Amino acid sequence: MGKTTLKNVTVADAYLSILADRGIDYLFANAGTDFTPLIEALAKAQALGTPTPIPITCPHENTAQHMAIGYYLATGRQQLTMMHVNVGTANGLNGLLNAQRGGIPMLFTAGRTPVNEDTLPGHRSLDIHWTQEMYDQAGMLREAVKWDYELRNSVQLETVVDRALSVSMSEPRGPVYLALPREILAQEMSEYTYNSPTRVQPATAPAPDAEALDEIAALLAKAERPLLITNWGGRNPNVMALLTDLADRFALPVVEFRNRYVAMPPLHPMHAGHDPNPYIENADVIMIIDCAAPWLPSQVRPPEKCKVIHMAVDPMYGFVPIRGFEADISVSCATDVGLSLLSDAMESHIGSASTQIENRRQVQTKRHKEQRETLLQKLEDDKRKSTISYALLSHSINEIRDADTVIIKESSLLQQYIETEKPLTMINAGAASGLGHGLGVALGVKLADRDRMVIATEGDGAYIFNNPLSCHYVAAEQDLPVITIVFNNQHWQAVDRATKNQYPDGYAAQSNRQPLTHFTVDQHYEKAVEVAGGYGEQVTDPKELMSALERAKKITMVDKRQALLNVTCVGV
Ligand SMILES: Cc1ncc(C[n+]2csc(CCOP(=O)(O)OP(=O)(O)O)c2C)c(N)n1
Repeated sequence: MGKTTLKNVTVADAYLSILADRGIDYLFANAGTDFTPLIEALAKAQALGTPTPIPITCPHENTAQHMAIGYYLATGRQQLTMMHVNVGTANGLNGLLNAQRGGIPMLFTAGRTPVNEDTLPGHRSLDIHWTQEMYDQAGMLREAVKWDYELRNSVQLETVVDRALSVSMSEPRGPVYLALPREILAQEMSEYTYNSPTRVQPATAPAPDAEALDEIAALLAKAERPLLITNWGGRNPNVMALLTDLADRFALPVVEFRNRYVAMPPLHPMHAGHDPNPYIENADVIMIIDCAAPWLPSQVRPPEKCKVIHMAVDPMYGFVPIRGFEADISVSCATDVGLSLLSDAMESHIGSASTQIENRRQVQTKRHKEQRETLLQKLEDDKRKSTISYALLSHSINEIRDADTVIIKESSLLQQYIETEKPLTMINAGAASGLGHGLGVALGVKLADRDRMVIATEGDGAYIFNNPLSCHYVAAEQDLPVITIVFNNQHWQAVDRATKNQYPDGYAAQSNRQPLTHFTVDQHYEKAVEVAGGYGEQVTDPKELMSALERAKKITMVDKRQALLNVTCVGV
């Protein structure tokens, strides 16, 4: 096994060197006075040309967290974030929750205020080093990480880094937290040796139990009205091909319910749309893949005799305290591994089920055709309106994309109009529904592949949650020209609608402008991008929409300048 030896280094130097060796490409950071040994180490590495994760200055922690998420989704490589002690950790929590609920690995770190008042290099030097100290800094986020630790000394450095990185990348993947005290980072070592490459690899993806899988295969093969439901199946880049093949060969309708990724191209006849209710009412076998909430029990329940199957790396969804969905069979496995083996297992059941399979195919193909016709009819109706509808805006975005374009969804974009055909080209990484994710994720995806067109679609409310000036700054500084499209409906429609649903005859439903859900000032978001040298344009007229989108495409992809369209639109 290889070893790397460093001479006359600080713990900070060695820490960065190990991280680079372990394949961490970037450090997305928002610095404070706890960072001093790391800043010194980065400057030293730059001067000497030694490898470290590349530092990216993020003016807000939310940008840092979501760039790490976007970069991981585009590459499969976990990244490093660092925040300023307790306060920076607090600002990063929204992104941390999105990462944890979304199964995104990352090494989330923060400094720890110095504890020595006047001794040891790195000791306290400012009043805040007393006022920022906490009894348990990780306490505020322990529920959102798989592992947390505070670096205690230089000797354990390699063990700590490898433990953090291997725990986060083992299934179920998720973020880990490491606090780094300033005095320890500043400690000097005449020599430091670590293993290269690491001897601590993450666990391999788990495979399903063969007996359970055969039982599932038999149930699905002979079912008359089977249904597959997924939410984040499409997060795994291998799933789309495997799920499409399975659904196609065995005529299994797939509903993507409240999905954050696309697991199956929507134009495929076995794609059953996004509403599971009409299917669930009559289903005899339902398989739920990567989905914590497959339907709303207050709206629909499967028939008593329907068999309910769950497939996920943790089909108990341990992060959810209460969850009562039926579970006749649950298999734990990485979804791509499970789907591939299920496909094999189903082969032996095809013979006895060929009639059911053909019937299913006919019924679902007809339903799919009808669903698509309804969507197109809605679009045609909307084209005649004088305002821009969500359907028209979504369809128009589809018109400027190519198969590799990545569309980030933090808006009312109607994904039915986006003809997705490749994995991870439609992303909604707000798994905890923590608004403020879209722009950072878009930047992370663009950083991973600068040739791709990346379109961030944002509700006007969501856009503000992103700390847009921070994101537009990073886009400019790092040359990451993305297109931002603000779906500007001047209110928080989701909150407005939820109130009306709960109180259909209430005062809020009668009022023209529910309290706390409307923006009454006409905000010119197109000006915000100009602060960082970007191009901004307001669009109100449907006739101007396509030319504005084409312009934004040219400005980002040819002129390499970020662009923002502030599109006034009206909800469905
Ligand atoms: C960090 C955070 N704060 C608050 C919310 C609650 N919330 C859910 S939807 C929403 C409004 C979103 O408004 P907008 O992006 O304009 O989209 P619209 O609902 O109008 O389509 C809010 C505030 C949240 N999800 N996340």
